[in-house]
Amino acid sequence: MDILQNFIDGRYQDPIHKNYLDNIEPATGLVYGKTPNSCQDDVELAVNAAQKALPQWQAMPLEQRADILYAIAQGIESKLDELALAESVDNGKPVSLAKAVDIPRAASNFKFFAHACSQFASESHSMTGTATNYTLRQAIGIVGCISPWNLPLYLFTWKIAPALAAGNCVIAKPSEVTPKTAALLGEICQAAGLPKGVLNILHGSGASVGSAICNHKKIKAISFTGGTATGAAIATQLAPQFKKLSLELGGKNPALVFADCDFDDTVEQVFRASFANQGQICLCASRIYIERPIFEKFKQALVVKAQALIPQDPASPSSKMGAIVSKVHLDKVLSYIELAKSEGGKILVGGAQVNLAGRCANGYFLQPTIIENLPNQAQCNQQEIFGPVITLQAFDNDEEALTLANDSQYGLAATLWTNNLARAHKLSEQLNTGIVWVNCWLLRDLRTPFGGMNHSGVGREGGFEAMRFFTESKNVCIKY
Ligand code: TXE
Repeated sequence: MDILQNFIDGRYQDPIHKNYLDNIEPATGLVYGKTPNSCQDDVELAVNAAQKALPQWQAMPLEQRADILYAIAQGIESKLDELALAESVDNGKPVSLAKAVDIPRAASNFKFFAHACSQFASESHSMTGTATNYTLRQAIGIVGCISPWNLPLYLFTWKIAPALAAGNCVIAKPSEVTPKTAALLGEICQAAGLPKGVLNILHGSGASVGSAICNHKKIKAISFTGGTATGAAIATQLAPQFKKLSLELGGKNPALVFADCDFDDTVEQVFRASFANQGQICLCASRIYIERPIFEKFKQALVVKAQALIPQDPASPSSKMGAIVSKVHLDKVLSYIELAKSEGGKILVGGAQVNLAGRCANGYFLQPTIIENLPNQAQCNQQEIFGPVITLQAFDNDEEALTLANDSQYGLAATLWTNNLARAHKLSEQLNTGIVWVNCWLLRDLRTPFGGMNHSGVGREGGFEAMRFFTESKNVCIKY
């Protein structure tokens, strides 16, 4: 039985009250470990450690800080196989996907922000002959980073790296559903020479330790990625505390496929955007709008690919689709498929749980599912399902496509598939999302602002947006 510990003050420690949660492997449905269910007392321990570490960390020369972050990146890369397997076991994603995407990106996150240490600058404003102003961008102090289960180490490090690069000490909490790689990050940071207390990793449920992190008066900023409902609860909790808050929430992302697209390439990419990571990425496409002249042909091409995508044991090197992250989430996604049927949807392919043989007989596997014939206002077109489920609708012109795409409470990421340059620029301006990909998906430059609007969140991560979030700006005006 794999019993995890918190990582506080540079060492692994049991939760003070010895409370634990079961850690279940989605591929088998079996408990394979125990995760600390930490609470306020554990947060207190972590904050004290961070408080002690803060002066030395903030005073450290930038080059030295950067060297440590680069060393963490190298530590992650050196443990690629171990981390990828751990991620796959915890999340249910194919180990090949963790190896190709999740773990390399975790290393890239640290490399990118190690470099940002020395690139992040601030402005000055001259009032010629009278005064000069200069802006200081100083570390906030102790910050909280709370991350979800879909891209565990990828999103955990996407918050921790800039927070550290900006000179903060961090209290970080991974999802209790996928704690393993976060636990392994502790020893990697220790080996890289990160001073003790600079990064503290706490495990447990949102209601206990998550809430305690948000409430602690010495934790001055919270960076959160997770569900919209949880984001709203955290925002309500934090409002009277006047803490900085970054919310990366859910999405219900439209794909607009025009008749002039590169057909075969677009089928491949829209299919990947729909079902990668079992559809459990906030950036996944879930509402596919197809221009009517190619609707039937494009629909059939997607259906054929979905029929060929068979969920397999994620530990198998050939697995292209793994398990859904938990029984609770599997039931949530299945409930939406039932809802779609009651709303008049037609299941073109999939729609059912898959029972594999052998060790995965009790795992959480679901067929990739494609639904048509649902109106845009159907709940399955308005609510985030966050699984391998997409809906198809036809449109006749650009205005109709835009109206359908923008008819959503979310606003995270749209994809646009066309070779018409004017259309691409015009619709990109008009789409109500924080991200627009044209003839591509998940092509990422870490310098770019990352995030969404409306129910998809508040604020942006990435590049200097992240460095600014994790610092306080101060204007100094000197009269002469
Ligand atoms: O996320 P939660 P869950 C969506 C997806 C999913 C839904 C819920 O639709 O079905 O969110 O997923 C911590 N104070 N996304 O339950 O609850 C929690 O412990 C402080 C989209 O996994 O939002 C975990 O570490 N922390 C998302 C983290 O918040 C709290 C990716 C996320 O948990 C807390 C994942 C509280 N009150 C799910 N309650 C994306 N945008 O990528 C929970 N937490």
